[in-house]
Amino acid sequence: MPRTPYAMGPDGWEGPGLPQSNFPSFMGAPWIPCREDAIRDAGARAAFLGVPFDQATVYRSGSSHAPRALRYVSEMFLPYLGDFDINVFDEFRLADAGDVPMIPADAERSRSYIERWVSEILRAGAMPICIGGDHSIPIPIGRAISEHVTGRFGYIHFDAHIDCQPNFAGERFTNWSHVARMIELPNVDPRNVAIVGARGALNPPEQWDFVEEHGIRVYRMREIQERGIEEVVREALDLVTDGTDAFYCSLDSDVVDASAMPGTDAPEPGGLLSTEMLRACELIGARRPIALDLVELIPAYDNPAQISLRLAGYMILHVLGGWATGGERIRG
Ligand SMILES: [Mn+2]
Repeated sequence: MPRTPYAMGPDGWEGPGLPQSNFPSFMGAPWIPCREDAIRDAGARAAFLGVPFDQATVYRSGSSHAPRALRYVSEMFLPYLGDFDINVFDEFRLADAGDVPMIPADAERSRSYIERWVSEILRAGAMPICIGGDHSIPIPIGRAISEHVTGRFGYIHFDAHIDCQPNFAGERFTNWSHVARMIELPNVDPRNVAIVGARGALNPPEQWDFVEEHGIRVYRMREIQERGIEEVVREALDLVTDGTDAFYCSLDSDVVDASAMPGTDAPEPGGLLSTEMLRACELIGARRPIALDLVELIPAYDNPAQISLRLAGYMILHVLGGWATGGERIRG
C-alpha cells in the first residue's frame, strides 16, 4: 500500500513507512505538486488539498490546524474500503497536493492563492478535496469553479448555519458570508443552491430574509427528521444539478450533531447522526461533484479520541465510495 516513505536508516533500510513515524500525507497518498501537469501525469482523479486559512472566522479560530491533523489521523485508514469493495488508490490514484500557502494578515492574497491552487486541480480533471480552514474558503474555490465551467454550476451546502450574511460589520468575505458571495457569481443561479441541516441559534432573521428573497432552498433538520436523510439529500442534489454543468459541495463539519463532532468552530446539538452524514456523503459522491470541501474542523476542540477528525476522514472516504459505486453499498 502507498505509505509515506520511511527515512533511509544507517544500514540502508528503505522499507515502507510505518504509522507514528515521519510526516504523513493523507492516507499515505503520494505527494504531488499542485500543478495541472503533475496531477495529470500522476493520473489522479481526486487530490487532497490543505487550505489552512482561518483569518475570516467570526467566532473561534484554529481550523488552520485541520489539514495537518487530518493527515495524522488518516495514516491508520486502509485504502481498501470494505463497505464499497474498492481500493481508493486503484480507483482514484488519490494524490496529496500539499497545502495552499497562507500569508499571515493578508487574507486577500491568501484567497487568491486558494483560487489558483484549486484551478490547477480542476484543469487536471481531478476533484479537489479542500480541507479548511474556515467556511470562507468556498469564496475563492467558487471563483475557481466559475472560471473553469462553461455553463452554470450548483452549490450544495451542509451546515447548521445558513451563512447568508451579506456582510459582517462591513466585511464581505467572512465564514458567515460564502452563500451570499456564491450567488453573485455570474454562473450561479440561487435556485441551484441548497442548504441542508440548518438549525440552532446562530441564524439571524436577516439571513432568513436573504434566503427567502433569493429563492434559496433550505432543508432544516426538522424536515430531515420528518422525511429522512435519503429522500432529502436526493432531492437537494436534484435541485443543484437541474440545468447545471456541475455542482460543488461544501461540508461544514457542524452539520453533524455536536456529540459526534465536538472539534468544530460552533458545535451544534440536534444535528445529523454520523450514519446519516456518511450516507449523505455516499449520495453526494454518486452524483460526482466537481469539487468538495470540508471546513471548520478545529483539532484543539476535538476529544482525545479524535472522533471529529476520524468522522471527517470517513466523510471523504464515503464520498469516494459513493462515486465509485453510484451510491450503492456493495458490502457491509
Ligand atoms: Mn456552520
